Amino acid sequence: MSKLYVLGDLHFSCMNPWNLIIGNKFLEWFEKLNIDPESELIQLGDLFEVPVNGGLVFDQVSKFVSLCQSKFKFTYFLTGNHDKKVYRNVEQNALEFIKHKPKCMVIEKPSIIDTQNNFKFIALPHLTTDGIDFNKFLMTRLPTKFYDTQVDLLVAHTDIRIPGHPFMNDGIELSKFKASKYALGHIHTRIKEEYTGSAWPNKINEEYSEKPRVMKCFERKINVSGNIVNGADILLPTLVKYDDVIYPNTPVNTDPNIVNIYTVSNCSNLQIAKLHYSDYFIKGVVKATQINNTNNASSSYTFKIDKPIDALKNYITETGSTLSRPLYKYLDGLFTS
Ligand SMILES: [Mn+2]
Repeated sequence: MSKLYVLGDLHFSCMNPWNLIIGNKFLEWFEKLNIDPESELIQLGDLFEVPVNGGLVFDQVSKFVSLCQSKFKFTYFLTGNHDKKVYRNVEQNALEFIKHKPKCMVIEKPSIIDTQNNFKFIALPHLTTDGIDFNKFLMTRLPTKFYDTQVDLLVAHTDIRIPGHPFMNDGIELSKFKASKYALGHIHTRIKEEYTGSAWPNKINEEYSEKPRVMKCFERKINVSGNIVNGADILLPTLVKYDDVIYPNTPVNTDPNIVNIYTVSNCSNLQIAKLHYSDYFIKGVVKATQINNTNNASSSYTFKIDKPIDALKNYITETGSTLSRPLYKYLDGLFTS
């Protein structure tokens, strides 16, 4: 029985001092995975975080590709939005070097692919679309075969539309396509079954995932015609934990097996915090431990907001307001950078 695995966003990077360590931990886990070598793999995109990378990041991605070649019969790499960037006026795909590798295919355009193990899948990688929103393009401008062909699986590096959702109201409708199963990247927390989730939470607000992050597995039973079925998904390891520490206390609950990243409260100076916690990873500081507000007029209701993004989420929930995904991401970036 042949299996088709799908792995989400990886974001190998050296933007923060902890990224390379997390990258190595992921590679150690991936190397030890016990996979039937007849299996195939689809990686959903965003192998890289940024288009220009240090040698150690490139080395990690090279190792990942080598491991894919040795562990799987064939690997399909979708291009993610983080992989494809305009740098000094030239659009480049950071996955370019994989195109020349045996047992590998880089997918840059919407494609319908028959795999060696006879799975048929639609791939919707990230694409630069001039003058039209990318999701609108996927919904209206693809050749009709993309909407008419019955496939086993649809994989995509984009949002799916969740009506009324604060920042996913403008994604693609899965009902537009004829697929038995779906596996989606780009969104790092697994807010719906169809997503895989990223390999690890790249930011503190990605730590909580509604469903566990997985490497999805699909299979077709021998002598059974018809739809593919869900195989045994592989749970992704917990590589990182974001935590708080109150200055000048020593962090507790450190786990030697995972990368602990701290926000220091009760300290307004990042340099002081980094000096005091030189043996730890510090992502930022906040002046006070919490903001308490008691609304005496209506009740003794007390709310606690640790992070500005929580206040925004609270506002969205309470008012039912909708924000476009780019605006939400922009505000999130302002709050968390
Ligand atoms: Mn991503």
